[in-house]
Amino acid sequence: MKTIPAQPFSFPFDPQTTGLVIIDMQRDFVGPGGFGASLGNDVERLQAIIPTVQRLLDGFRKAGLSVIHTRECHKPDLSDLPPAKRHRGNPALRIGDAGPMGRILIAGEPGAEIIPELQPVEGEFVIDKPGKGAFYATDFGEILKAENLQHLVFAGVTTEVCVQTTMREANDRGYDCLLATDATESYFPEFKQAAVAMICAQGGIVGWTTETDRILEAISD
Ligand code: C5J
Repeated sequence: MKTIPAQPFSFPFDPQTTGLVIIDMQRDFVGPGGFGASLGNDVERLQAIIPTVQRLLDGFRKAGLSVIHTRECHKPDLSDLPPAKRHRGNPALRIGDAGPMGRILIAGEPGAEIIPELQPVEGEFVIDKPGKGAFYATDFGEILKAENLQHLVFAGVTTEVCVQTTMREANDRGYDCLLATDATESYFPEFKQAAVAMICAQGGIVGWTTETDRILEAISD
């Protein structure tokens, strides 16, 4: 076992069972005119982490470790979109409506694609998920088992919604979860800060948190 300096204490991991999970780095969340923007958010906050997520991804690729990307999106016929989700709030455009990057949060549309800087390569997994958590209505859990993964490093957006939900789901299923704090972002700085704090509070009740450089040092060692 190796360790990564982290909060609330060092993260023990075996590189052979360690994978990177990049949550929802899609144009719909980080680009203008997408889902995030339709809800009134400042998407530029999220664009700032792209180089850091890229460095983390490159490190995992160089180390030959598993990489899983997720995309929050729905089927074109909206059959996996609960009315409660579509009708929630008062967005400028609802999920399924036509926007500048195609239909909002719909699989196959330009907005649902992972941003060009973080495009998956052959051998990496891409999970399309209709919920905030990656386990719900997907084969994410089966892929983790098939890849023999136990230690999961998390990056992506948004910290307190899809990242935290997936970390909590993974934690409940017995996975050891580490969040790269500078490779995740929220539209709300105070929510990111609170999510990071609550993940590693109480002796790591959801998991561990650390910076990307600490992770890269450990996996390249
Ligand atoms: C949101 C996500 N925020 N990927 N989705 O609705 O966090």
